Amino acid sequence: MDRSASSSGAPDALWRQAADVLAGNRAGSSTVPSRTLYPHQWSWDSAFVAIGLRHLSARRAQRELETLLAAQWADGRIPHIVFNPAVPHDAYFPSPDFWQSSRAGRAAGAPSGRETSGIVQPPVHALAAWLVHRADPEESRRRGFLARVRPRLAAWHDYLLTRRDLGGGGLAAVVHPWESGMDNSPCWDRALRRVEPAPPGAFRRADLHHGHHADRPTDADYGRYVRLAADYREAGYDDRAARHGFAVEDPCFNALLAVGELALAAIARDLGADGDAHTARAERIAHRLVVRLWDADAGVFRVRDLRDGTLVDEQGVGGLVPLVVPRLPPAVADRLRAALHGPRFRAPATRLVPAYDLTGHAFDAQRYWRGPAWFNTAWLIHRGLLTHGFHQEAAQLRDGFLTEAGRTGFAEYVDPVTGAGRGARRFSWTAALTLDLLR
Ligand code: 9YW
Repeated sequence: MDRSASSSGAPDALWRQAADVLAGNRAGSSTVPSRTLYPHQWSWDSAFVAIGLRHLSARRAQRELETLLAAQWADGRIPHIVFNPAVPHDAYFPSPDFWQSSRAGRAAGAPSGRETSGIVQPPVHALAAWLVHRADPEESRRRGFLARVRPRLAAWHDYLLTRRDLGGGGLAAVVHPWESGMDNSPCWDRALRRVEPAPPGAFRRADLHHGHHADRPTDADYGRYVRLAADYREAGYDDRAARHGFAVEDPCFNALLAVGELALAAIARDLGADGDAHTARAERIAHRLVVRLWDADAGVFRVRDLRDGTLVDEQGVGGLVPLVVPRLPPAVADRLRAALHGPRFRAPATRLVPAYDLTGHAFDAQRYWRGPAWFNTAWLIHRGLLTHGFHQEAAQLRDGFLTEAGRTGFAEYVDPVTGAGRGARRFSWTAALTLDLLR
């Protein structure tokens, strides 16, 4: 095991601390993102957790993904939250009483035995499953891991590429800012302005009991989040019946779908099946990403607002994440690399990548996805830099990641200007991805 390259000066200590965070956040067969803020199982968090956990226990990493996939809906969607029935309903908002998955989601095939949310999160799961398998192929084969998860992962991607191709352009749309995983990014502001917020008295936030006001989305944001989710619920979470008040094509989400299709191709081949259909789908998504979301003038990917068909005039970290797609045209990869060095995304205090343009009008160094640097996006961009052979930048980003993760006690996010840790501490994906980068 090579942990010698960590810049923290104490890689073994960092390893032990990260492992301790994951042990502390374990809840049965899955892991909560944070003991305080997020006491249930979150979809893309679990995928990142599995990617780190595989270095501690391949079996536990498999169970992490299997537990999430067990809550999959019959239409193929993987819900963004799987609720722990032992946690009181007022510990997190929106709670199961709000989503009402087992009642309202019946038409879409929500499971009857578990309470879940009705929306989704970025599809990192197939990549996670493949990486988990590779960590210990023998244990994986013994448990029949790939054979069991493959049909579920394929159904998940099918859902996204059929029911969610709302723009008809071969990409999946997200219908709620929470689905992007980057809740209050300024990239959603314009589309959200069309949404009538739910009145403040109609809901009670739980996040402010544990998080600072200045670090969290505003009440006005929450009013709109509640309205969109309630409208979707009232339509039975049926994408054919729902009139989505918000529908956008997000480059990060679709880049992960392309990478996930490549992982499904590898999974199919490992099981002795033909992976070509998945490879072809990955190529098609990568091509559609460039056709529909690449902005050659700006040199970054942008979000497409499906209500008016325009590209949103904001630059977020999601526009750089497509670097993780291997089949990207080399000229596009070069421009993304240049953007990482430019004034909008180069954060000297942390060497991480801010969630939003440092020079943008809506930049806020503390507030969640409106400026802070996050560790999961840094990990994805690190993977992208390696994929395209940009080894020096990858090494720098890895160094920045490990330094900040250790210094901040595995913070949820970091102020990119001052380097101060923000949000929750002992955050699971920060710890898990630390393990992965140390390995
Ligand atoms: C919330 C759990 C989730 C992440 C999202 C992040 C946040 C939930 O926390 O959303 O209450 O706002 O934006 O990416 O999965 O860590």
